[in-house]
Amino acid sequence: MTKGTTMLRPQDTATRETKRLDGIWSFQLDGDSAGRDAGWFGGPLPSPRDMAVPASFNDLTADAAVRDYFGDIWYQRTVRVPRGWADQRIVLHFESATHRATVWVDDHEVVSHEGGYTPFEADVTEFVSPGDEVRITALVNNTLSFQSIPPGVIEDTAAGKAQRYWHDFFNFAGIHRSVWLAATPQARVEDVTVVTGFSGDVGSVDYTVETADSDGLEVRTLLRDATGREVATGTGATGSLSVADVHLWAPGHGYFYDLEVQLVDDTSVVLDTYHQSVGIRTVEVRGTEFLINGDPFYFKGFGMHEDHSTIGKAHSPAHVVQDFELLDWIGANSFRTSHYPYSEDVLDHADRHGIVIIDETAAVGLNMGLGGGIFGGQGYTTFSPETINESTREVHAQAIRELITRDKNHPSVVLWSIANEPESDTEGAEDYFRPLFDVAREADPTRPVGFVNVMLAPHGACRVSQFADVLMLNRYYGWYVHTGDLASAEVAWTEELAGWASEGKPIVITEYGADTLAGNHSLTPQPWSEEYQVDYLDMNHRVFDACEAVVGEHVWNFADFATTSGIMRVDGNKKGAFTRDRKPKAAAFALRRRWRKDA
Ligand code: GCB
Repeated sequence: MTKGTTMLRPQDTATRETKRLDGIWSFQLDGDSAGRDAGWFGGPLPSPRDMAVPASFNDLTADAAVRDYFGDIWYQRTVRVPRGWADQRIVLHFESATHRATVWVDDHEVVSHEGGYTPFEADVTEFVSPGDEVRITALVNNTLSFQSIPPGVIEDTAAGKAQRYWHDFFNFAGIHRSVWLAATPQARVEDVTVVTGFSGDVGSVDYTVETADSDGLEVRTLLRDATGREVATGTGATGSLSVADVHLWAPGHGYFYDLEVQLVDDTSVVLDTYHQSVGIRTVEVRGTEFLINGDPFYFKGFGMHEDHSTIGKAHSPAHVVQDFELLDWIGANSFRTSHYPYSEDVLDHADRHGIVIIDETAAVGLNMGLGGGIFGGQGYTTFSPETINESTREVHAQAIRELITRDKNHPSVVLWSIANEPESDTEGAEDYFRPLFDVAREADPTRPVGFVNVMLAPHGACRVSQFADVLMLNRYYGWYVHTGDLASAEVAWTEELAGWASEGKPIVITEYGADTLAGNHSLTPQPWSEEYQVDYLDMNHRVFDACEAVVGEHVWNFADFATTSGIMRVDGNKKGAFTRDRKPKAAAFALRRRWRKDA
């Protein structure tokens, strides 16, 4: 029942209406997985507590057993269907549920979805009556296995079963983004894809529209500029609109056209209408250059996380506004959605502010050579029939398709990252990844594709980089290796980078960073001090500036963030330029001096 290929985000238009279902839901953990057989969806949950949506559930109670819980989790609420929605097609839409969910409307199971960071929906028209209340029940599950993306494993310990995983951020879970009821006409626009270009001062918007229940109806498109002036029109499900005196979308300049897609009958009555924002821009890799609108682009910014105290991985407009203000303050022009697809609102915000995005799937931790930080063997073979196998690859392929389906029309997205730091120096890795690059290129022939390479597979050893258009490297010279010895780190890093540069592809340094406890100072270069973080970044910048093929630097991380506990982490990962509550460390000012020529 998994959907995930075509799905438009709910929208209010002249023919469509939405109702957001955020707020307090009933909530119950179900450690024995008894609720499904007992039919908990058939009535009020047996002993519920309150839970906020959107939010990670983990930090909202005072109970350690809740924080570390894994297994079945029930969410429920009732909602009155708007009385004006008679004769409409009514859809129940989840922007995400981490890491999987099955949903009922009253007693009817309507949809199941695997993957914690992409949307899913069900047509519930036949199960609801406008004006009446319905009960919505979601059985969410946050268990990670070798067949989930990201992967994990449940192990027996003296204290019982424990969830283990190989990514360095806390396994926050729950309903992290908005839930919607949405009404559309039966005859409707189902999907819109735009591909943009320009030649001289004439822009082009090639569009493809999918429709449903549309026999005898015609697709019309109208393109308006930011002032609302109509600049081009088209008819038919596919077409190319030409835009005179084009105003391009560009880094730092989030200019939009509005593409209105209409479904009209033979008397020109508009039966459905959908609005797609369009930023006209091009992306191209040429030699070692990364070009946006034909101009060389240098990525300045961060790997980030959706991570805040209290709400965990939930989307919060206030926090997004603050984070983007800080990106602007520091002079960042880009970030990577490390290590999962972020909320669609974040991408909209990036589009509007001209921030460039490397968009990543949730495939993180496919590497048994890594621990909760960077080192530590895990006692498993990464790719094998019992561990990460063909079924995992199917789930991974679907995650790539769903990411691209969701984000294909965002001008801010310029590069797909199909995995972070997987094992990539073995034959198993090469076999696993080769077809996944094809999946990404088939889903989007217009953007470059890459994956993020780990230090354990240095130049010469990596067998997956051959498939990538752009080399993305995470390196911790001066932190995990040559700790405290920046001089040796600089020599080793320069040497390795020269090897990668010989590949003739652009290189983005997608991670470099040093844990730093805000307020910890040192006269001499001591790891964990604010001064060492600044020196560490300076050393890295000397290495990058000396290498022509480097087209970007993303510091790890924008802000401190929550992780599992362990000897490598003190109250989380402290590599932020900002603290978890967004206070600047000395490094933030140093980065601002480098990135903002005007500051
Ligand atoms: C990495 C990972 C990132 C970690 C980081 C670290 O290579 O990609 O998820 O948080 O290192 O700080 O160890």
